[in-house]
Amino acid sequence: MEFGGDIFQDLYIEFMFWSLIVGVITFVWMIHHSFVYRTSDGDLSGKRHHLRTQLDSLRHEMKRAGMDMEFEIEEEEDKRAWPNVDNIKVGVFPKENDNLKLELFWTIIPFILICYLCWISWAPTDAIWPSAYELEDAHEVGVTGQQWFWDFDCKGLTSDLCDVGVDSDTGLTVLSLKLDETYILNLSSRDVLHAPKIVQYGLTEDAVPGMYTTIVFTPYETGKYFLDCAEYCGDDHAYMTAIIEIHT
Ligand SMILES: [Cu+2]
Repeated sequence: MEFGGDIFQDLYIEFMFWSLIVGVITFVWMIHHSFVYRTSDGDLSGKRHHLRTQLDSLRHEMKRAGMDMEFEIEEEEDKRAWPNVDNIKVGVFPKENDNLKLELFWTIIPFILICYLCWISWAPTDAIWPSAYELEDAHEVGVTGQQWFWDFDCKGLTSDLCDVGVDSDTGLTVLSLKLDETYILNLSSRDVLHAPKIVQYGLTEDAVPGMYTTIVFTPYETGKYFLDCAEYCGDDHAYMTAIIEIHT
């Protein structure tokens, strides 16, 4: 298992993959356009010449067809200015250069990609907080906070799966749980807000009076771990500690 877990590793790889795709498309597109649509003074005179020749032949054709119309090319007045090849005017969108299909394409496709990336980014949320009711083979254990100690209720589980005792070294309450079993810790409080925190496992959740909240806990390493209170609850909040012991 990589740092951060498989889910985050998979997300990282997927995000890198799409970043590369988008990056390659964007830069190839930009570099291609930089060369293909490059203009220079030479191009400008070439274009003028081309346009004049076309106009001349058009005049000729119209004269032959008996149509009487006159038109001229508007010459740029200031030859010293940069040539305005595309005839772009300040404040006027060059609608003739518009391409609705392209606009829709590069609006809709990235939008779909963003929606997709948002969707897969929710995967860790789902994994961290699975619905306790969807878990099979999970054992329910009651954890109740009170100023300033923790009460555990094994709810009829065998002592191999769940046991409550006292730690001989520290005198703290010990909750013994089994390795690789999944537990639903049902949290509540008898007085004020508390928040059991299994420090080394990085798990915490509020214990709220009159309400049940849950921590889903699957111990994957044996040992003794502190269960602290992570919500300030009065004078002895700092000493509201128990031990969770994981055995095989
Ligand atoms: Cu507290």
